[in-house]
This record gives sequence, structure tokens and C-alpha cells, in this order.
Amino acid sequence: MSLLPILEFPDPRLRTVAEPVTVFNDELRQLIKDMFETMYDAPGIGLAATQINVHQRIITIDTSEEKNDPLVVINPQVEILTDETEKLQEGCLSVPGFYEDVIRPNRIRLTAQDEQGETYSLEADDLLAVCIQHEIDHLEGKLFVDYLSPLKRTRIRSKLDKLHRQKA
Ligand code: QAP
Ligand code: CO
Repeated sequence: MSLLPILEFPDPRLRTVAEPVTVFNDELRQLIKDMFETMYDAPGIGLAATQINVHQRIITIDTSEEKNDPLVVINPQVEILTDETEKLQEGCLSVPGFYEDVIRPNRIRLTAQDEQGETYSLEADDLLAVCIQHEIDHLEGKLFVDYLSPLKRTRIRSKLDKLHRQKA
């Protein structure tokens, strides 16, 4: 098991569009274990492979209080089930320290594969629905800051740039 380094905004590698997973082997399952370890350690409720610089369509999620309900999401497809939206304060392990309201559809149907390649489908609402959409955005090279005003996004970028310079 190992903790994986997480790319931070505005790293251009976060803009990469991820490729579908075609091989379901032990290497994939080990990567998923490491993604859960990294996500739980943060602690976070969702992590997309893009964030650890692996550009394949793989997501780990656990929105449970007890952190005992891991969901593996590979090659996801989403159908929006309602016109109703949810305004939720979102954060992101790739945008550490910043949280802003984002509006998204609040009921979806997810169809995806698990770590064995088995296809499943589930309905999600509220936090889980939002988290799934946030993570799928990562696979498309999109971040929650893209939904904010240009002013807010620029401020966040400047502050993180400064932090990254101090670290370097
Ligand atoms: C996406 O994000 C999400 O800034 C998952 O310093 C978040 O797990 C979807 C985190 C909220 C919907 C609502 C963020 C950890 C974790 C930080 C996360 C931080 C440490 C973010
Ligand atoms: Co994120």
C-alpha cells in the first residue's frame, strides 16, 4: 500500500482527458487500493485517477460518515434524472483549502464498472450525486473552480501559485 502524490491546481496535467480502462488486472486493483488509501488519508470523499497523474477513467468515492462504504467507479456514464439542482459547498484535494458553492443536478443514474470489470448501475442523490459528477469532471480535465467567476478562480490560482513557490 502507498500514498500517492496529488496534483494541485493550476497544474496543467489536471486538464488531461482520461482514457477508458480496458484491462481489469491485479495492477489496476492495486492502484485502486492505493487511491482509497490516499483518499482516506487526506481525508477526502472522492478521488479521480487524474488527480494522481494516471489518465484512466477510474474514481474512488466514500461519502459515508463511518468511511466504510467504498465505491469503485470505472468508465462511468451518468444520466441526469431531474431538473432539480443542489447547491453544495465543494472542495477538492487538488484545490486544497478552498471551498465554494457549486450548483449541479441532484439526482443521477450512474452506470459504471467495478474493479472486476462487472457493470453495475445505481441511483444517487444529494452529496453522492454531486460527488460522482465532481469526480467525472476530473476525468474530462474539468475542476470545480471552472464553475466559479473568473475573479474567484484567479484569486484561488494566485494563492496556490504562491504556496507552491514557497514550497519549491
Ligand atoms: C469532491 O473532495 C467533493 O481543501 C471530493 O484541504 C467535495 O474529498 C464533492 C479535501 C465536496 C462534493 C462536495 C479538500 C481535503 C477533500 C481540501 C474532497 C483539503 C483537504 C476534498
Ligand atoms: Co476534486
